[in-house]
Order: sequence, then C-alpha cells, then structure tokens
Amino acid sequence: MLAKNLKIFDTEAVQNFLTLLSGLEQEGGNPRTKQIIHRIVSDLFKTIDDLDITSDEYWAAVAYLNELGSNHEAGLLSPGLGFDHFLDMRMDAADEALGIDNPTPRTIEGPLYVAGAPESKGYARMDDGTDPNGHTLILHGTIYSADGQPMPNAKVEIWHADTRGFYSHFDPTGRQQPFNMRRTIFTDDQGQYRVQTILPSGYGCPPEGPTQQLLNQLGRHGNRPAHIHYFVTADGHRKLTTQINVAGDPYTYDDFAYATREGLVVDAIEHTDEATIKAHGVDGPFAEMVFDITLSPLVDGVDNQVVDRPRLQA
Ligand code: MBD
Ligand code: FE
Repeated sequence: MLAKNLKIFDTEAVQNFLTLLSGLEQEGGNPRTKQIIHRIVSDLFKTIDDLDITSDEYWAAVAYLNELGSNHEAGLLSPGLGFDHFLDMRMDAADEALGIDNPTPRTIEGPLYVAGAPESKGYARMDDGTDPNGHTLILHGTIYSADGQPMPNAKVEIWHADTRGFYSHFDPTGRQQPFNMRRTIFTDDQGQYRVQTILPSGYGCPPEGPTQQLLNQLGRHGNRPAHIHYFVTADGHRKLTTQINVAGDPYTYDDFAYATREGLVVDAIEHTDEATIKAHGVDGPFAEMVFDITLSPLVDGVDNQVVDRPRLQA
C-alpha cells in the first residue's frame, strides 16, 4: 500500500514522461492523436494521483475494458455515461452561437442503427407480423423545409425495437429477420411519410453485461423508454438524427441514455371504432402517432454537424 497523499503528477519527471509516451518528440505519427493522448493520459495519471487509485482498482479497469470490447458494449456504455448527449449539447451550443434554430430537436443516434434497410415511397410496412404481442401502430407525419414548406422526396430512415425491446441484427434470441422494423421511406408529393408497424417496448441493457455491471456500481438502472429512431436527409438541409418517445412510458423522463427532449414525446392515440379501423386498412384496434419534422438549413452550403461513425452495413 502506497502512502496516502503521495502526489507526483506535477514533478518534472512525470511531465517529461507524458511528453515522451505521447510521441510528442517523435517525427512521425498523427499530431492530433498525440495531442489527444497526451491530454487523456495526463488526466488519468492525475486522477490516479489525486484519488490514490490502487493497483487493484487500475487492473480491474483494464479487465473491464477488455470485457466491454469483447461484448461489443463500448457503444452502449457511451450513452449510459452521457457522452452521446454531451455531444448533442455541444452541437446545440454551436447552433445557438450561430443563431440556428432547430424546430425539431436532435437527439442521440444510439448504437443500433443498421445501414441498408428496404426503401419505399410514401409508405412502408415495417414489422413482419410475427411478434405475438405486437400492437399495430400507424406512424406518420410531414417533413418541412427550414422555410416551412412540405418536402417531397425527403429520405426518412426509421428503426425501432420489438415488444421485448430487441432490435433486428442485435437480437440475442436471433428470432428476428434482418431489417425487421427498419425502413427507409421517401416522402410523397405532399412531403408525407407513413408506416404501419407495432408499438415498441423500452430497451434494457443486457443484465449480465459490463455496461449494466458499471451502472449497478453507480446505483443506476439501464432502461430506456419505448422510442423510435429517425434519420432525415433532404436536399439543402442538414441531416437530422432524432428519436421520439412514446408518451406515458415509466422511463420517458428517466432514460439511462438521456435522449428524451421536449418536443420529442409523442402521444400514442388508441383507435377502437370500426370506421376508423377500416379507413386505416388495419385489422383491429391500433395506435396512431403523428410526428412532423422541420429540418435546419445547410450552413454556408455544408452540413456542419453530420456525424460519420462506424455503422453496421448489412
Ligand atoms: C438503444 O435502443 C438506444 O437507442 C440507445 C441509445 C442505447 C441502447 C439501446
Ligand atoms: Fe434505440
């Protein structure tokens, strides 16, 4: 056991060591990487010093990172520790500084998008009809340009979970077909999109996984409210990444991923009368959600906030 209050961070030896290990005195490599590594390793050395992190604690953390990676949960711990929402807060602040309004707020993408979903015009059926607890949902809306005009041919990508909270391609039971409840709809001549699907359930982190293990240490749960993800892409506008929450879910305002925002909580209206059921071409009582979206314009002709991250391409 080392003596308490032993502080070496500010010594010349440690500061020189940080410069050395970050490659700052080497010719080759990437300057940006050197800058970031120097800062992060410095902050962690300082944390070890300040909090008297023990060797046992340090090596537990190394084992934890290995487990996080081998379980493919780095992208799950990230929103759980608020990094995804923090990046949104920074984009919001950048917009505010530029005087840019986002009538439809952005919110986090999450780790479960898959590129390559089936495409259609105006309308799509999203679910394959096999979820035994599925309650029919009709979800529709209009995409508006920044100046308030309906936008035909906007690309609306929608993805969501089934009634167990599982997503296709990531379903631990392997029960779902590829692209179940993942569709790309191009808006019709009136700028409208419309899908028939089922109401999703909320998501819960894998209970035995490393993300949930850490959340347990923090005294936190790992649940998300029922939600539906969107990417919206259209000419002359910035790509919008957002989600809607189904109103009334117990986790709507207690999301472990901090994605809920004002303007993104949408009522699911129940319809039971025969005429309405017939008019919507469904075979029984159903829920309806309406979500209109207004995009923000390009900044000096470019999308200054588009996010390029590794994504599964199935
Ligand atoms: C999800 O479905 C999700 O959207 C996020 C952000 C994290 C975990 C699961
Ligand atoms: Fe999700």
